[in-house]
Amino acid sequence: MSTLDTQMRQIGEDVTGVLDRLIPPVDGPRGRVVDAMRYSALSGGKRLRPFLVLATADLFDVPRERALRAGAALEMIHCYSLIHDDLPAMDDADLRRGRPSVHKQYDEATAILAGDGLLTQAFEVLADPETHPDAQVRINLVKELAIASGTAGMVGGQMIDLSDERDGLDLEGISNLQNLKTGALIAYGCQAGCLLAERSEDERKVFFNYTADLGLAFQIQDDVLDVTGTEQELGKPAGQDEDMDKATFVRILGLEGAQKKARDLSERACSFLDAYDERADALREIARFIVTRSS
Ligand code: GRG
Repeated sequence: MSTLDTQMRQIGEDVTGVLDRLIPPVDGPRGRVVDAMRYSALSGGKRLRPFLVLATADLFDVPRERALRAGAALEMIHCYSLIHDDLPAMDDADLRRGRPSVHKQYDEATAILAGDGLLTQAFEVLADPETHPDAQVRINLVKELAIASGTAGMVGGQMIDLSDERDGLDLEGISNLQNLKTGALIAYGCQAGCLLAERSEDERKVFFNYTADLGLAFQIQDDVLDVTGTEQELGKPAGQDEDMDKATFVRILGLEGAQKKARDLSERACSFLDAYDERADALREIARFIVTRSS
């Protein structure tokens, strides 16, 4: 197993452990929504976003438990977004991570509440002194996550994705949509690591540049996999973009053009890390993984 595989597996296990502790099952009528939150948050996934928090925090010797809590909060937001995205009013998807999506396993109302529960709890986790003893650091973590998740980030990107203008977008328009919809949370991964380590604005910018390219490369590979992947690999039906006649990077650039663009972006992302020694290798390797992954 490669070093990256080992690190991804370890971070995945550790984040799942923290999420398991943060979202304990409860008895009584509230139990159903908590079960649905656990069904989503403990169901695996690549844990890419927590990986970025941990790998960045590690560069600056942030205590691991703090980084894991910030990574778990970020994963809560990601899971909420997947639950709501799968609802009939949005993507109407029956499968997620190879299992029935939350509204299929439970029901729509429970899925909406489970997403709301995860969204809300993420901020509770960041606001807790266990995440960082300095209140100003906690405020920064909360504020940046709110910006990345809200209308200037993920929610705004999702709105563009659902709008009538979506299908006519050109390369710049699609890039903007995806920077907001998926890029903002990916960027927050490294920003959270920097914020926990109280790094300067200038240094945070280096990581912002890295994740700007990384996030776009991730989304291009997602479009590529929609064409080249299988349902088994993806844990959801393949070919959905084509079926919905969506403007995607593959449609605009062609399959090979999109693959090349993703590789170029991944390489350029790594170039922003040149000032860091081999302790940034995890960030370099994840950038390469993102454009070669099959799920
Ligand atoms: C509902 C406000 C709201 C937003 C939804 C992120 C999002 C916005 C929707 C997800 C739709 C989607 C599948 C987009 C493609 C890129 C993406 C986010 C894929 C899933 O992320 P991975 O591959 O998933 O990191 P895992 O399962 O590995 O965690």
